[in-house]
Amino acid sequence: MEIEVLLLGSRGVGKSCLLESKFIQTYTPTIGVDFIIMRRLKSILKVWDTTGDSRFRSLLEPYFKRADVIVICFSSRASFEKIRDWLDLCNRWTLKPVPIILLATKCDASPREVSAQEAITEASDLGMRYVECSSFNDTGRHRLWQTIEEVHVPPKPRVIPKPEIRPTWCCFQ
Ligand SMILES: Nc1nc2c(ncn2[C@@H]2O[C@H](COP(=O)(O)OP(=O)(O)O)[C@@H](O)[C@H]2O)c(=O)[nH]1
Ligand SMILES: [Mg+2]
Repeated sequence: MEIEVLLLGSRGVGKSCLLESKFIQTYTPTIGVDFIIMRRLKSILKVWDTTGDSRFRSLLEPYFKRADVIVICFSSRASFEKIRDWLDLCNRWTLKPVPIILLATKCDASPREVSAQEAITEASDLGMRYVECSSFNDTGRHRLWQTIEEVHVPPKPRVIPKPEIRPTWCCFQ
């Protein structure tokens, strides 16, 4: 099963770090869109890691159209307040109902700018699953990949109609 995943969220929330095997301290902004393939036991996750820079927003439209699952990431209060803007884009640009996960990143931070309780309430108000993680201490990422597999709705197999079989007997035999 192949799942196309679109990672969204403001600049610097930690989207690209999620996809690294080792934590990277220095910040290298993503230009446009990066792509990564993750082979898992049950699935192949094809992850589009996008820039949070609003100057490149229109560039992202085709990736919404092909996404099977969308992950909206936040860490700071400012990025939390952008969640509904990302949702508006999902409503505008997706072509089918796409499950959306709200991901709280950098959960190692103390104190957190947005409490887990507030984020869980927001996710439930907006009809999203909620996951939290930290790339710094490597927690929650496995849960995220699992949740993506759980919420993904596999496409219905196309049913090819059987050709009508007419009897070929002959009445003289
Ligand atoms: N403390 C902490 N810092 C993180 C975490 N994930 C990413 N960062 C830092 O946040 C900055 C931005 O990360 P990046 O993944 O490039 O953000 P992106 O713009 O959303 O792709 C980098 O300096 C990372 O080291 C995390 O889980 N905990
Ligand atoms: Mg990035």
